[in-house]
Amino acid sequence: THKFWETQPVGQFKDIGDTSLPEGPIEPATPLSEVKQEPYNLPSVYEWTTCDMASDDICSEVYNLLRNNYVEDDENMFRFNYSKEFLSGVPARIRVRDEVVKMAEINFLCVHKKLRSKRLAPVMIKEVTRRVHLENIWQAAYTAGVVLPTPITTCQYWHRSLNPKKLIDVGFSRLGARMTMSRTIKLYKLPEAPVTPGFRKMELLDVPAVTRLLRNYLSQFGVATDFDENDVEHWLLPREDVVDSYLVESPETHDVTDFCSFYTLPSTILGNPNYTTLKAAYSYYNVATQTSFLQLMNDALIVSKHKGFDVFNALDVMHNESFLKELKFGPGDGQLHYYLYNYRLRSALKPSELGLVLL
Ligand code: YNC
Ligand code: MG
Repeated sequence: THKFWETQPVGQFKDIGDTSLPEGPIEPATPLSEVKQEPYNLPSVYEWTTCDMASDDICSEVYNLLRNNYVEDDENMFRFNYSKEFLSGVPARIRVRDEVVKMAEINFLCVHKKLRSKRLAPVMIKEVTRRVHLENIWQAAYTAGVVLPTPITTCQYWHRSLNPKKLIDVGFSRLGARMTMSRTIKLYKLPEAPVTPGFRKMELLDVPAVTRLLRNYLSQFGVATDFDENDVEHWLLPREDVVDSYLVESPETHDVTDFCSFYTLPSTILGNPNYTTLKAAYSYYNVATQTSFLQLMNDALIVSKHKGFDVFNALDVMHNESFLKELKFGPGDGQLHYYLYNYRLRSALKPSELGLVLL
């Protein structure tokens, strides 16, 4: 049972399959004057702080909390180490079927390891909800590795080795049956440079063309990000050690025909004498119209290998299934569940019906 989540406006397990319930907001918005004006109570000795992420000292404190206490894999071998650039929030627009809904994307929920299982998380969730409501936002999107009421879809991570020797040395992957290290290295070897003519890094002047390409591609998914040009500039314009974006500019027409992107999310390797950091690239948004999707993503692998990443990860969202196996990705063990707060879907989606990647 979920003593907290049962009290929240989210799809409940008992309602799964009940098609009489309407799709859309579960609770209506209320006048802002009716939103609770004071913060929720915390156990004594604790107090709320609003973190000014423009302050280097505060940003470092948040960064260190997460570096030491945020998400680990099931075997506690790796822990996410998000860089400081990721630690800010902006509202998002997410389209659900034909409705574009303003939402908060909730991320980085973290309780210090020494304070776990004391029901602090529900207080934090209620307080962030109150603060989001005061911004006149009534819906949210979030992902988690745990099952809560009720996923809109459940996705799987796939991993493509770029530096197989290191991945095996640190226990991220294992040598396959009847494989030697040198055969494994050969198996994952990639060409020196991208092969698609006109493949280049995205630049500021590409924002309008990339926005058109993405909007057109994302329109086919049941739930997807609704990107405008400002969003594309914020989320996709290349930023060193944060996000990389490439596109194909047709050598003849100079049209932008294809696009691929990935974000940088290293993990700390826990308790390994030889290595401290696993450099991982995560597939973000990709669109192929003229280039084959396979070749486009192979070029993404080539540039990520060149940038020194050890592994390229991708979820089975959008059309990603069509390249995963062929480009030698292997399925991971963890699942990622997607959720909406205060928005009911009539039925769950397939991962391939989702056009949304949260950092
Ligand atoms: C989780 N990840 O089920 P019930 S993902 C949501 N997301 O409630 P306690 C979670 N709820 O089942 P702990 C959750 N994990 O009794 C647990 N819960 O109803 C629920 N880990 O609270 C859980 N970060 O304080 C249970 O548990 C209740 O001390 C138990 O704290 C949990 O960022 C946590 O994985 C996750 O730091 C903070 O374990 C802690 O264990 C931790 O006794 C490592 O809590 C880091 C980690 C989570 C990453 C993420 C998305 C979070 C979404 C939160 C929901 C947002 C709702 C929308 C708000 C805006 C609305 C508007 C409008
Ligand atoms: Mg707790």
